[in-house]
Amino acid sequence: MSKPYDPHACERFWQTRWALEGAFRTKDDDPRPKKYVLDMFPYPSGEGLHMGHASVYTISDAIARVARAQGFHVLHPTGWDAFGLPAEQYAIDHQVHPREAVARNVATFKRQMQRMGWSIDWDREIDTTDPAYYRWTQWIFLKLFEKGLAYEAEVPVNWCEALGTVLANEEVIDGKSERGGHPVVRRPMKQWMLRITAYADRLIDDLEGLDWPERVKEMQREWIGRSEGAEVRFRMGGAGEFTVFTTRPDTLFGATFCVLAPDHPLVRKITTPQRREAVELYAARATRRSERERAVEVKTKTGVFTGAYAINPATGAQIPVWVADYVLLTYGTGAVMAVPGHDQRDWEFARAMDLPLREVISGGDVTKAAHEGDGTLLASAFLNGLRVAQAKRAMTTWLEREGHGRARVQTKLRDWLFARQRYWGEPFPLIKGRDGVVLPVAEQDLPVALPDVRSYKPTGTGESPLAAVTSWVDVKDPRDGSPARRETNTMPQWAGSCWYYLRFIDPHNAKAFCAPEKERHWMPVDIYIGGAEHAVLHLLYARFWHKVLYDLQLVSTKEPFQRLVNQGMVLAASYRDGENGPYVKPEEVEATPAGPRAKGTGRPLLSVVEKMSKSKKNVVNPDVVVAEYGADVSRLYLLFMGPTESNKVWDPTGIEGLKRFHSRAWRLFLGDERSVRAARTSAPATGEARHALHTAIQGVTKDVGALAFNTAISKLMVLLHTLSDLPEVPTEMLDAFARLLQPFAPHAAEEFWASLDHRDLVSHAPWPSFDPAALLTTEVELAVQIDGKVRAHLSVAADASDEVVLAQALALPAVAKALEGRTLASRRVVKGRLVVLGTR
Ligand code: ANZ
Repeated sequence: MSKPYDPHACERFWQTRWALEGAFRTKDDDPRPKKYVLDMFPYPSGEGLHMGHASVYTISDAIARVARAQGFHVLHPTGWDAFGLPAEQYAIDHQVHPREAVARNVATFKRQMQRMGWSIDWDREIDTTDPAYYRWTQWIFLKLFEKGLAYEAEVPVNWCEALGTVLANEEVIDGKSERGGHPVVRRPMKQWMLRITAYADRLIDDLEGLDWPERVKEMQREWIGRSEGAEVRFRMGGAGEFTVFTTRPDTLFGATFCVLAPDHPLVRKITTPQRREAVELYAARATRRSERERAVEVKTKTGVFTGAYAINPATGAQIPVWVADYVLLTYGTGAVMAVPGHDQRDWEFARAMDLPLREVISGGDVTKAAHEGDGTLLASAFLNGLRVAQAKRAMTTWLEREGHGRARVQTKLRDWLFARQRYWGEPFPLIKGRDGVVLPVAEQDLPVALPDVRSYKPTGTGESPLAAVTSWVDVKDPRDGSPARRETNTMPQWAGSCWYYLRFIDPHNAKAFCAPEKERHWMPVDIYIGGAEHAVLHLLYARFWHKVLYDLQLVSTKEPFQRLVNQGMVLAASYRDGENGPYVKPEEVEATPAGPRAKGTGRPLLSVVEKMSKSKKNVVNPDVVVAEYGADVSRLYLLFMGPTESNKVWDPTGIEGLKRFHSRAWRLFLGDERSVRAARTSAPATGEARHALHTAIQGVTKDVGALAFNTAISKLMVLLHTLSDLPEVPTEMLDAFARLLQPFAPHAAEEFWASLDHRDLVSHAPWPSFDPAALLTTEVELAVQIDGKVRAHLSVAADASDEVVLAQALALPAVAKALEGRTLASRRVVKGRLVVLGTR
């Protein structure tokens, strides 16, 4: 019976059946080898699923489906990362409570995700804002607290006035908030910090064993920024002394001035009265820029002279002490020895301020630029003639012996500022007594539930809106019942995602965040797929928490994510009216031979491929695409657009090609019997057909192993061509085609599978295997002899029957010609070599 293709009916049918049968529910006890396939769970924004989600989750689904077929016990869960600023901002903008906004957005997301046919175990769905979940986020925080890894400190923080909260260094880009792009200023505040710096070495060293993109590892190393060097003491006559951190102690003889950070405590003390006004003005201005920004800013050098001098311990010379914002208080010692001959920033500063320069390493031209590379030491007394590495060691030894300094390793990583003055986050499980002592909430009293409040807007005073909820804030001191207060800050949005991969393993456990035997079974995550934008933030924070849990023997692996894959971005064409002109919607663009033009005005437009974004008017909404093409074709196209890790360009004509492929397959299996649907045979595939089948199985298997889904799909296209050309299609081939198609277009694959009279699901069918023998060249060349003379050559399938070979030989024009007017008396096939014909 033929079945017309209706993607919606077909896909709904299979989605319902999968759900009813619990087709993707993962049991815990299963003897097969495990594979934990995880993607970065979505933050359920009000915008709904975007193309980036559709792309990454289609990739992870294909990986999970292939793994299941290949005999793995697969865990492929999802959930909602729903606390944090964006949810709260959305709630404020739309005047709904964040809890309601999240519930609404989650419902939309879930509907959209289920519509895509992703093989997720929905029984393991988690929500970071669910008290049953954040109870354990709080519990893990208490572990950090008990270990002394959470502490309160008065530190200069990144304060964002518009967002009414402090932000982590990782959340500040070019002096603006990562979310919303609001200005961020430095200001001292008492804050909860997590001692991630205690793990700096391990966070670097353990990258070694991970199967991650080298680029991401390098970004983490960079962010942690481990430098080996020395501390050097500079005395200032009677006015005290300061210490600098340098990675180049070998250049000490070339230090011609020193620079202190504007907020260095010594600045006030040493500044001479004549210089006071200028120095204070400068320091005030500098605090308005973020640290990272100051650190990377090299173009413009600004600074002021304090009027004070320090003594270079190597040369004994008096060198001026300056203040400049390229020196950061929180790095090293907040003070540097400047060596303009061999450090480019110092070189530029010296040039701008007209300060002296001393060359101490040969090999460069210090009149043009600093010579930062290797060379031989000169003008440096006992170091003369040494190479840089030797000189570093010699100088460090000298510094230690003379009491001028010591060897030191320094990291750029700062402790993690862990508190936010916002409502929509996990409350800290902490109580502050009247005496200021901080007490952990008892484990059995967790979760500390976030109270429902009417006003959740940031107060702007630096206090969280929770501070105003007296019924929640005021508690009794567990020690003596005297009045005490809850901590009113909330955790940052990264907290919930620091351990969510552990909760999927045991999502309903009310006694522990995860049962140890389940953790041992499933960890580590075998493959983790997500965007490159998380290279430092989430991936560093989660690794840190995981290591803390490892040290507490609460998890069994040192690292959470064994393999990491960054999927490329989905880009699209955007059209602009002029170089910097406004963006034009694709519907308003007309394609002409002379290029794109604006409909109506006919003005020529500029087209560029860019990241999808509303402002560029180039957003393609997956909902709209699925409504038009169905989930299968959308999935096929998302995978076909390009290799997993490259950026891809959404081309509205490209998806049409996949639609044709899909319809052709549909017709082959389910089309009208008389015209298009292939006749079937239960006989096994032979000859070329067999070769094509096994070549396809081998090729697709290899490609899916390399996550090259685009080429896997093109191999299926080739196979489909072969199938369509066969007068009779062996069901064996149709069967394999359905199994190979399953990871990419699972709904159609189920339909095809059912048409082959299978009762079970193709989603549960094993991956087809190939016979290496069938991959060998199947064609053999035969000589055709007539009366002892070779008259022609013939190539035939190696396993072709004698009958077929003879028929083909006689059909050759050269043979027909030679036989003209004669009578064939004998015919014989010498397998694989000859066709022997005799005439009378
Ligand atoms: C003298 C020197 C000579 C330096 C030379 C470099 C080259 P990394 O590698 O990033 O750790 N520095 C030290 N503390 C600083 C601070 N608080 N703010 C800004 N810069 C600081 O960089 C270490 C180098 O950065 C140190 O070595 C110091 O400059 C500077 F030919 O000391 B160097």
